[in-house]
Amino acid sequence: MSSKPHILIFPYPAQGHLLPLLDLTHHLALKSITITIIITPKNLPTLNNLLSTHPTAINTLTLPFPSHPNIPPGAENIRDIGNTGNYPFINALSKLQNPIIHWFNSHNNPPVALISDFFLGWTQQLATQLGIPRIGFYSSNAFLTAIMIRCWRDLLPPPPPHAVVQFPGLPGTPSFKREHLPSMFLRYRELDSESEFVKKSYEANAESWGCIYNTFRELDGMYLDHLQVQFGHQRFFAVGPLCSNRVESDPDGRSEVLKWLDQWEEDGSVLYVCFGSQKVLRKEQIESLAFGLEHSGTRFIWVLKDGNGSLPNGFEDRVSGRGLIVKGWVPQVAILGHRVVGGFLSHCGWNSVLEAMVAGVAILGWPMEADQFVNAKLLVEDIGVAVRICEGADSVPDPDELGRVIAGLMGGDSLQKRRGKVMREEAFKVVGKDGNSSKELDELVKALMQ
Ligand code: BUP
Repeated sequence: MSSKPHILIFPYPAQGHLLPLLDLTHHLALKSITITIIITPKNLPTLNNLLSTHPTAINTLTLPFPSHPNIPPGAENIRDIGNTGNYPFINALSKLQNPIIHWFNSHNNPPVALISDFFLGWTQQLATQLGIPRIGFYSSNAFLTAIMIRCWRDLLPPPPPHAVVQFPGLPGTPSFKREHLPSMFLRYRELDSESEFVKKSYEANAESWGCIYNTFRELDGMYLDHLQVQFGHQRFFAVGPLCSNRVESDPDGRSEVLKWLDQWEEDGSVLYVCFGSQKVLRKEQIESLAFGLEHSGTRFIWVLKDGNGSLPNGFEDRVSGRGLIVKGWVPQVAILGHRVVGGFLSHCGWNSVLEAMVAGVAILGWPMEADQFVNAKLLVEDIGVAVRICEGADSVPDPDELGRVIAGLMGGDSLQKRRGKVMREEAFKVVGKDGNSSKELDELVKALMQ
């Protein structure tokens, strides 16, 4: 690597992967590193603030490339692919290998390293061809990696429905219902070329020069140590929570949601309800949630995605004055960080979880798919900042029970709220001066500068 490093960054274009890697890009740009980000046109607006904050340090390599005038079908934006999961997307993105090599060879100051998402393990081969080191970026935790590696290695074909799978040899010998294993693994089909490619791509992560994790030692340390023992040849950098200085898009005037929060006096009195960028709820799930929120008597913001079923008749009138229903994208980090927000009803996406910790907010967890069951286990059983209110993408929580749990968590001084405050302090400490994550970020920068 060189003393004036130019780094190529290749995100996986789903919000939960893209946003934390952009957070890392911001950190690296602040440390005088020049960066090119590979991006699709539909995701380009997400970079607006970052690009205006770093007009010279960050460039984009926007698809389609001049040498490759068509975006491979399926490679534009994860939200366009419906419910097909990530397999077609990972396969489609791999078609970009040759155009990237072409771009690299014609660049007058080509990148000295590639940082790419862990869903893009195939880029290890790309980096080898370019003759530069690759560092995998994990928008997730080390616990998930430890589970995923064992799933691919020991559990194929995936076990039958309802089996309980144990992971001996992992810290704490965790076990999961088969349905709660990571979806990326569960989607695997034998003798299917797309599946084989994804499996090989994931496994290629083990060959990368290093791994960057959006996690921190105090939260996930025993699993990081476990991986380090297994993959001693790789460098591990735990640099999270990266959201702690996100350049979020909420232009000067505060958004309507933040203004709505400003009106309340009582700290920690509002519940924020959001299930991430991809999950669309069914009618029965909407009804149960609406009932629970109404009967909890608590103040709330509920973010509903396009395509969600409609709300029960009269619900908005009945909760008017204490409940805000928002459709579309909201500045989540700023919302969670608002002093009046005290609870987060969440699908346990890893970014949401970290953002809740930074804000010191207790979590009501409803893991649905992907890595969310793994995250929830860490939060509920190891860290104690969350309670589970439901599990599974198709499940419907009991509405009465939901109302009681919400009221209990928001009304009192719960254990989860107290743990939330403790984790907030930890999260601030690690990214502060001399904190573990700051030190590991500095080590990463040093390695990139060499
Ligand atoms: Br929705 C929403 N505003 O309105 P996760 C999400 N976010 O800022 P997911 C907003 O998207 P994947 C909104 O702060 C977090 O950083 C949120 O990531 C932000 O879940 C991110 O929590 C969502 O990991 O991940 O969406 O399930 O997109 O990868 O499926």
